[in-house]
Amino acid sequence: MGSVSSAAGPTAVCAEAPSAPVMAALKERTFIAVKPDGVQRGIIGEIIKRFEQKGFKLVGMKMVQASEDLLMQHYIDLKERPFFPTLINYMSSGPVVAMVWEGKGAVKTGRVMLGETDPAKSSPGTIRGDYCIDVGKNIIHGSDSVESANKEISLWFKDEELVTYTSCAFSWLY
Ligand code: DAT
Ligand code: MG
Repeated sequence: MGSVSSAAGPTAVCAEAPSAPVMAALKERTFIAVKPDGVQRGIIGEIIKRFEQKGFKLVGMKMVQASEDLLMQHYIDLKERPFFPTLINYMSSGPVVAMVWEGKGAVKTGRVMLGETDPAKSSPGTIRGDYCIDVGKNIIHGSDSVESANKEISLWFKDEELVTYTSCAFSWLY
């Protein structure tokens, strides 16, 4: 009794609203997809949990049976690589969970959370380090730059599939 607390966030210690460039940096978006093996092996929830608990904000999510055409566009930079046909076949072998996560450094931090492309080279504690073994079954995709994130997000999502909202955690994160 007598003490006052607020659920709205630490406004008393963070009185000034962030400037427009600072706000823009806090809205960086990355495209994350749980690949067909991650879906089949029941790792969707664990992946979502890690991004949620890190503090990133989920702004879009859907389950998709991706067409070969979509996957070929998504992996267009790899089309000359010998594993390209196998990669397209693997990625179209079942549904994927496509997501857009938002927050400061979402692209770079997202990549750190994924681990290396080859799970064998991924540190324990990373998603690929903890949940998979083979480069051809590495359970998750994450954009490698802000530019490719923007391309991938517009490839996989329509504008109206992405939502705008303020997370109640915002002022406890930044
Ligand atoms: P990442 O998914 O880490 O961004 P990437 O863009 O170089 O890696 O390759 C896309 C996917 O292609 C990768 O997640 C798994 C597959 N891949 C990459 N290199 C491979 C290889 N040497 N053999 C088989 N599959 C490979
Ligand atoms: Mg890549």
